[in-house]
Amino acid sequence: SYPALLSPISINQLVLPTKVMMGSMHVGLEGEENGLEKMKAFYVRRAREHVGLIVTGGAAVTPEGSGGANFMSLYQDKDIEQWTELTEAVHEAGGRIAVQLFHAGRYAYKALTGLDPVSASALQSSINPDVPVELSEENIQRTIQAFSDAAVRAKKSGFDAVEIMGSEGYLLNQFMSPLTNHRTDQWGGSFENRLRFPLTVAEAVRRAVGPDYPVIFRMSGLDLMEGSTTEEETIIWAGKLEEAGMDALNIGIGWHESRTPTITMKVPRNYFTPVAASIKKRVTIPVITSNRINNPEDAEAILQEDKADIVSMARPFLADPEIITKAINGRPEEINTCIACNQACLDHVFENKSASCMVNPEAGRELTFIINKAAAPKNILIIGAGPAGLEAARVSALKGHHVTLADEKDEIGGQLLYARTVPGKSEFNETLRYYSFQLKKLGVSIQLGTSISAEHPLVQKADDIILASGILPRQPKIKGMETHTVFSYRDVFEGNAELQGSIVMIGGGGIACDLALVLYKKGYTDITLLQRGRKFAKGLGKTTRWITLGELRRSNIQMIGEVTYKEITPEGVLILHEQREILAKADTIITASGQLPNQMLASELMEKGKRVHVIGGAKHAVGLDAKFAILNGAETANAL
Ligand code: MDE
Ligand code: SF4
Repeated sequence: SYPALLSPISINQLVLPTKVMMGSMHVGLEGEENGLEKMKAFYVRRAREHVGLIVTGGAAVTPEGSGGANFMSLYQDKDIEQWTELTEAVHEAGGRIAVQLFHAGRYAYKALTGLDPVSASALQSSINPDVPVELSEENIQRTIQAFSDAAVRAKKSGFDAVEIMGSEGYLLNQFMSPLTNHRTDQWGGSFENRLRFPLTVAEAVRRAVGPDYPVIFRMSGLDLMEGSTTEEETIIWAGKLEEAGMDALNIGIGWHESRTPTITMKVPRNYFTPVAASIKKRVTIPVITSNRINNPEDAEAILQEDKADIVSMARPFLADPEIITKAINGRPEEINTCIACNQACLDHVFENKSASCMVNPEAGRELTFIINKAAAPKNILIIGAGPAGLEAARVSALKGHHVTLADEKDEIGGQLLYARTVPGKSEFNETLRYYSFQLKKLGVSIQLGTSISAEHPLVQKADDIILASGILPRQPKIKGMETHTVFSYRDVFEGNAELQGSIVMIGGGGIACDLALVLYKKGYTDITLLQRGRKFAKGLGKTTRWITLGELRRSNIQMIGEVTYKEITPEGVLILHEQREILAKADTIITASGQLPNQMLASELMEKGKRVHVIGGAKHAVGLDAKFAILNGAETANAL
């Protein structure tokens, strides 16, 4: 049971029935056709599920501070109309919703807003091609006014609270930090002067909405930027925010341009909660903690240990809108856990696509992806228990079909079984736990250690066959391959390769990079990655690729791109690189050079007169792209 998590708490006059906040996430539905309806459906789905308070994605208070056209805004009176529809829908569903007042400052992209970004000083960020314009005195006043006007519009729209975005390196943070604020007027210089802008914003918002309206301030607990705000300053700042009439402090972690990972899988769970805990000691108002908290047990422990008053989870509500309901009903093993991969959420946002979730393709598709019972139940055979097959089995069973899932291996998971062995990727175990539990509960017959041929009796019985047999590693053709022992990445992950000495890998994509890290951890220190292209780990998403590359560099793993393979010899791999012939010495050679779809069975099954649906890697061999596999499995099964 979760006595602390499931008991109420107040933020000013607002009573939250549970101590769970669904943290702010930009989902990007607002820019789509029928966007408001999609947003309503997205939030209503979650509002029904015992969330204490939902916070929306950032709503821009000025056009130049916006994330772009697909982002929420609150800088015009006409915004009130649509947000009123949204808040009414959430209230009808029994939920509470706050809006985040957002100004990106120098993180706003001119390409997306059409306007020059602004900041405390004209100092460019490392993650933005645009140099911001220094705000004039007049524009500072205008921006403060914009925050308070937006707060009034929020109140008029029926939002239950506002959250002022003052962390993650956005505008308010840019004024606070000596790194980004080089002003010499009253808005810069001393710590007190640097606080003036965010503090004035907080006071102006409080004045505009009156004393009884809940105002949360999201402050940076830790910038993770060398030479930025200090720990002592952060604690003083928290106290000043309380004095300024803020009702709760939500503790943000890390600027977006920080070189320290803050929310990916490789960040240990609950890692940053001590930051909130130290701020909590200084103030009496509720303190909210976030980042990599993905299950109710941990949330309960944080509250019991008095490290925070409210726990914010954001992506976990994409992965499973019912996370808290399942905890309440004593079914935590049924939770579809957010594994912090970012693949379908934050990576989408950076590609200007709306967010969904890798492990839950229904997220963000509440109006378009609806699982209905099939008119007549069928016998469905699914071949292959990788992510595509697992999700196809789950959805087929939900539709009421009789489902058999077969795999020649003794374990479900397919390539997820490899992924979970990569350092820092053990969260994949949660996805396996989820599917294993759900499929049992839904009565799917799981036949492991079962190799299916066209003659198999299960084939005979099936009305529809979903072929999710995955991929085969592609073997490159290089002269002299027979002179050296060459393993595929699969051989290595399966434990079927005897490795020794210096290792050369042919391939530098996501799988090769991950495998190199696995081998490094096992004690192999002489590893070289070779590839024809220039960009290593190309398939990885924007928000995680840089982390993997950093790890490779720190592990002294050599990466040589733009090579031409000349020959494999008993000594190693002879390559041409920058017009020079080089011998990459190898005791062991491993190939990780792409995949081919494993769909040999398809035509044989069709010859037997069966309806065959090829999905996942068997259809489109894209390596460890579980996102495609799961979505494809879900959609294919839902159409049957
Ligand atoms: P790139 O082309 O992959 O790399 C270029 C160089 O930059 C380095 N790099 C980084 N260094 C430090 N920290 C990073 N996060 C980072 N990303 C890349 C690379 O290593 C490379 O260096 P080199 O190898 O050449 O030396 O990347 P890019 O510069 O085009 O873009 C990078 C990103 C903007 C994608 C980026 O930095 C991203 O990875 N940041 C991740 C931040 C993060 O994970 N934050 C955690 C919380 S996320 C959150 O709270 C909400 C996010 C959604 C908001 S929407 C707000 C409203 O709701 C999105 C708006 C954010 C604007 C920045
Ligand atoms: Fe979590 Fe990955 Fe889903 Fe994003 S895509 S919500 S990080 S599991």
